[in-house]
Amino acid sequence: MTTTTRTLDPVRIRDDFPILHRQVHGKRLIYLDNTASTQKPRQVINALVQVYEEVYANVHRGIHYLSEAATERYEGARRKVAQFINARSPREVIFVRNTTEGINLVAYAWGMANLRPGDEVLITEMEHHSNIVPWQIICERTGATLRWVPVTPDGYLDLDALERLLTERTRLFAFTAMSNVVGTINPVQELVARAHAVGALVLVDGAQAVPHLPVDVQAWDCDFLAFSGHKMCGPSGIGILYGKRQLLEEMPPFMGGGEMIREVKMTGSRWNEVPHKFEAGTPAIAEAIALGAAVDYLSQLGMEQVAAHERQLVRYAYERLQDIGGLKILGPGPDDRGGVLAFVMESAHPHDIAAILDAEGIAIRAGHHCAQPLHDRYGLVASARASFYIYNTEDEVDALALALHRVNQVFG
Ligand code: 7TS
Repeated sequence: MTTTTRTLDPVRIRDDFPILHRQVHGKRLIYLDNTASTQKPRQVINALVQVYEEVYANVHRGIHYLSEAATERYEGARRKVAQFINARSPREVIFVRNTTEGINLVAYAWGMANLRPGDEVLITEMEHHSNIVPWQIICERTGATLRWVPVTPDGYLDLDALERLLTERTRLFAFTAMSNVVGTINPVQELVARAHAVGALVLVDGAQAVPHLPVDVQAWDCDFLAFSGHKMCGPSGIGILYGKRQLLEEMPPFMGGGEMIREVKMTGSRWNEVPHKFEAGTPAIAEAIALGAAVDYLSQLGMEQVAAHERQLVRYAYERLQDIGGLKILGPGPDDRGGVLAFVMESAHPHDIAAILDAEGIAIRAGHHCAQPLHDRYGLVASARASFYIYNTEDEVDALALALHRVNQVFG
């Protein structure tokens, strides 16, 4: 990763995103729902079109030219992703549908084979449902116990409690590198080291970290990392599970079918080598290749620059939102968080806030953001959430602040 003093030019970047030039309800679109999904640059859209127009065929099957060309592009995308997260080898990169599928793969393939009564799986109160529910299901099936690291009132993991919760019974610690609600950036490297010290494996939910921060799986030393293409300028329907090679080789398959086998006999089957053992059936070929284009796009911008741009926007948004009466931002101050701001207002319900903003062309999300336990922790049913990406500007933050003042006028 190059670390230059280059800063992002969001105005120029916006030219690459056709959808940002459309209007909504007769107003210019201000897209602040990037935590849910990001928009796509022309480079990624073109990659999808180009695959279907020029190199489309099924992969890993044909002797024919097109199948070989598609396979080369598909495996090329895997190499790009491996490099992007600094995996030791592309073999450690499995194409899945999204973060959710990546976590379920580990829960079912590793969890069902390794967890038994007396074992513990540790997660945190700030997890997205996709890093909660699979563990609830697998713990129920295996008799293992699910434990939770509490979140402090200001949105940090309670590291003192972690000390008590990580024991020799902990088989896996699964946590998010960055909260999709309070935006907290967790100290991944330290958490991994502490889990490894008691012999636990670590799964990092990278759904929010990988699109927004430089990520190095070797520096983190995590055992698994799951993330989604659609949150990092890539298409929907494609995501990644990274796993350390030895672990992946020891794990049984998740799904059975074509592609994941070496040999099938009526008496039984033998598995393909990793990563193919975990890629049953025809994969999302064009989407994987276009994810490679998204990785190229972000790499060209530089992930240090992406993170710096969002930090700047979040600081600015903090300032601008400060003087809106009755508005409370959830979570840590601007220095310890990514570009996501969840908030509540005394004057209006989050859904009403989102509706008023929508009428102004401003897209934010309202609800529990698939993090109900975290909202329960704060005694909330819902919050409103604005989240930023590479193409957002201070100008748009100004428009957000103005619209929130209007919410107070309407409901206040
Ligand atoms: N983990 C985190 C931290 C997330 O933010 C999300 C999606 C997921 C997992 C699941 O990702 P998926 O691609 O498998 O669906 N977060 C959100 C959100 O905050 N609003 O919509 C989706």
